[in-house]
Amino acid sequence: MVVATPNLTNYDEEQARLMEEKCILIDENDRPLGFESKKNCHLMTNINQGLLHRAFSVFLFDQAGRLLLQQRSDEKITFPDCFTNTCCSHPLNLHGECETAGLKEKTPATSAELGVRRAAQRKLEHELGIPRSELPLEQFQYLTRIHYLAGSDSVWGEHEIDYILFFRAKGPEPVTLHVNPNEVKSVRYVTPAELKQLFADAAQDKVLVTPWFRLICEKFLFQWWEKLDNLESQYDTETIHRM
Ligand code: DMA
Ligand code: MN
Repeated sequence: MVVATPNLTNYDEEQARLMEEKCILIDENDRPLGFESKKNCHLMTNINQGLLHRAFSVFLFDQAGRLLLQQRSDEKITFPDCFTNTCCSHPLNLHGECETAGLKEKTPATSAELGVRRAAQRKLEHELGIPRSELPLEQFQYLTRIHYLAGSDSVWGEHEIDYILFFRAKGPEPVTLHVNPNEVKSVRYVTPAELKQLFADAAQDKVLVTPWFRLICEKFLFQWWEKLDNLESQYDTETIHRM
């Protein structure tokens, strides 16, 4: 199914190297089918033939309930310069069974969750420099999954089932941040009103936002945000929302 791919010499060297990562291919019910390179998973030629992979999106909140946004670096091959939620990426086949937990089991929605939490911890450290010690796996709250497809340009795009994870920082100090400039251009904490203003700015083409962040905000984020202290009531771990 996977077709010949363009070369990556015109892109940032580090981001091109990361395209060799092995993502988890899945069917429409999130059942694992095998592995495929990040590069092949994100080429529209393959996506248009149905190639689908597993992903996660973290929404990290400070003690005051503000959401940490990131602006993607200009080096990113997909969706450069866009504002988005705290951190997104993919569970990979790179740490033995670590991020592929549940791959052989019959209930991927519950068992794959562990692999996704581990991947979230790994990427929050890689992109934002948050030490793993500040990111206990059990502190991530798994809300639901969304299935979406979106183009970045004529060549690259996303087609994922995306696990939505919330993380609420505890204790008096904000999480430690050491931003990786190859991944992230800027970060800021926002209130709901400030995020609504960001979308108003995006509507006037003053800033860019990622399509998955827009979808999640339009359908879910603000109602979840109101219930940050009682998020368990919002869990819907069985459903895959088609968006
Ligand atoms: C991919 O994010 C995952 C989602 C939910 C869009 P990404 O492009 O930031 O992945 P990575 O950081 O691995 O390049
Ligand atoms: Mn992806």
